[in-house]
Order: sequence, then C-alpha cells, then structure tokens
Amino acid sequence: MIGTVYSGINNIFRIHGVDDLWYECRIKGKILKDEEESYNPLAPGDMVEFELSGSDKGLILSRLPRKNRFARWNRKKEAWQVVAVNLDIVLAVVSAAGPPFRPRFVDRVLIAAAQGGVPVAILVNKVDQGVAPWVDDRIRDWERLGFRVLRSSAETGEGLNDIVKLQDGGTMVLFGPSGVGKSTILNRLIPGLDQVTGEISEKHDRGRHVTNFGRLIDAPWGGRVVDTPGVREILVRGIAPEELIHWFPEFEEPSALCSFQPCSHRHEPDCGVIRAVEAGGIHMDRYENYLRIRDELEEEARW
Ligand SMILES: Nc1nc2c(ncn2[C@@H]2O[C@H](COP(=O)(O)OP(=O)(O)OP(=O)(O)O)[C@@H](O)[C@H]2O)c(=O)[nH]1
Ligand SMILES: [Mg+2]
Ligand SMILES: [Zn+2]
Repeated sequence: MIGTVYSGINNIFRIHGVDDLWYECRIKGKILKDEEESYNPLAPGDMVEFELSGSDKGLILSRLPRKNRFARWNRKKEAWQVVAVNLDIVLAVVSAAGPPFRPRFVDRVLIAAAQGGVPVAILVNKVDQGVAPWVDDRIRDWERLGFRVLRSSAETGEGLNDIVKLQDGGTMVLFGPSGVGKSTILNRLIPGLDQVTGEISEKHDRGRHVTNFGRLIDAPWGGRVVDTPGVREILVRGIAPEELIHWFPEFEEPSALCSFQPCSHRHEPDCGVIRAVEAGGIHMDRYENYLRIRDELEEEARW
C-alpha cells in the first residue's frame, strides 16, 4: 500500500492511503534508510510504502523519492530536521510586531528554502498591530530583490485570501517563530480545523513541547497546507563560507568588483560589496546578517 504522511507523534505516523482510508503506522524494524543525514526519516508530505498490520494499522517499509524538501539544522541533534517535503512553496511567516519582526530569521529561511529546492515567499502577519517604518523598509527591500511578500492579519482577515491565491492548489508549508499566528491563520481559513493556538514559546522551554512534527492539512479549496511548530532559530548550514554570497542575490554583481579576490567582504579595501552597502544597493541589515552567517559558517568549518 502507498500513502502520504500527514503527521507523526512518538514514531506513530498518520497516513492517508491511496485507497482513501486512514492508517496509523509505525516504521518496520528499527530504522528507515535515510541517505539525507536527517534525524527524522519521515516528514509531512512524504509518500511511503507500507504493509497492513491491522484493519487501520500498518508498518512502513520504505519512503518514496522526494520532489524536494525543506529542512532546518537542529543544533542539539547536529543533524537536519526535515520540516516538510514535496512542496510547492515555503511561506516564511513572521509577525509585524508582538513577537518582534525578525527579518534576519526570514533571510535564513530564504536560504534554507533555496537549498532544499523549494520556491519561497514571505508573510508578515499581525499587520493590525501596525507596521513600523523599519519593518516596511525591510519588506520593500525583499520586494526589490524579487521576493513575494504578503501582509496579513488573522485578526481582521486582511490579506488571508492572498495566502490562498499563492498556495494555488499546491502544497504550502507555513514556517516561522512561535506566536506569529501560523495556526490562527489556518484556523481562520479552514473552518473546523481547530489547530491549537496561543501556546507561547516559554512552554516549549519548559519541555512541554512533545513533538516538532508538523501537520499536513487538506485545504477545502484544494491542495494542502502544512502547519509547523514555531522554532526559535534557523541556522544556515551546508554552505562553504566563500559560497555564501551566492545565496544573497544582490551581492553577486558588486562582489565581482572587489579588488581582492577572493574577498570576504568584511574589511578588505576597495570591496565592491561594502561600496554597494554604502551606496544603498545592499541593505545594511542584510549585509550585517551576511556577516553574522559567514562568521557562523567559518566557526563551523573550523570544527
Ligand atoms: N493581533 C493579532 N493577533 C494575532 C494574529 N494572528 C494570531 N494572533 C494571536 O497570536 C497568538 C499566537 O498565535 P498562533 O496562531 O498560536 O501562533 P503560531 O505561529 O501558530 O505559534 P506556534 O504554534 O507556537 O509556532 C494567538 O494569541 C493569536 O490569537 C493577528 O493577525 N493579529
Ligand atoms: Mg501553531
Ligand atoms: Zn568584497
């Protein structure tokens, strides 16, 4: 039997079979072959082959090849955590305010999505709480770079239709910090969904956070969405430090003009990137984020 993984908790996976029935499945044997260096062999959206072990129970035998994957590096486990797979788009969700707007978090999601081969867009939720000038400034910069940025309020309903239009019958994962409104948005869009909302991140700190497995949801208008538990951080991994600029599209052209080659674009004289920052072609905050991530990657490379 073939089916799709919708959710998982304590290594029991909820699977929708191609026969349109639902199954509770465990993995047969100890491990599922995973050549991708991730600690979770299955993620929402995975297609699996399983054998029946009861009327609505099964044993997963193998995972079918993935079209793409969106993963984040798990610092504690020192491995990739695959967030969701077989996606049409990643929606990086942040809040305009409360919890604070986190543009650098978004920049990292943009990189992680590109690494996984998944198109990405940005959603700034809670616009009903006001959009400060510095927030708007950063949004405009993403737009200038060609990224699609949506603005929404789950409170007033503003912008929610744009999310549906963007998803367009495909599979979309909502990914972002805790408390930005991912589940509230989905509850509002999908009557009767009843995703838990309002759980504040401190609860996770106290260890009540039992699973970090997302949930695949069939959208009544077609296609699917994946709600994911909020994360505190997203690390950039798997990129050589000197390759990092290729993941910041607006750095590419200026970096060709650097006098020193290779140039780290930190403090070298006559650096095209630094000149572009001064001239406004590269946003200062994006540049500082680049420096931060570059430091992290170099630190990592030393180990
Ligand atoms: N003012 C305002 N509050 C919102 C909005 N969207 C969500 N909230 C509130 O923000 C809180 C957190 O919302 P959740 O939907 O639980 O956030 P989440 O992103 O799912 O959080 P995690 O599941 O922890 O990752 C709830 O109290 C919501 O009522 C919004 O657009 N405006
Ligand atoms: Mg939630
Ligand atoms: Zn340079």
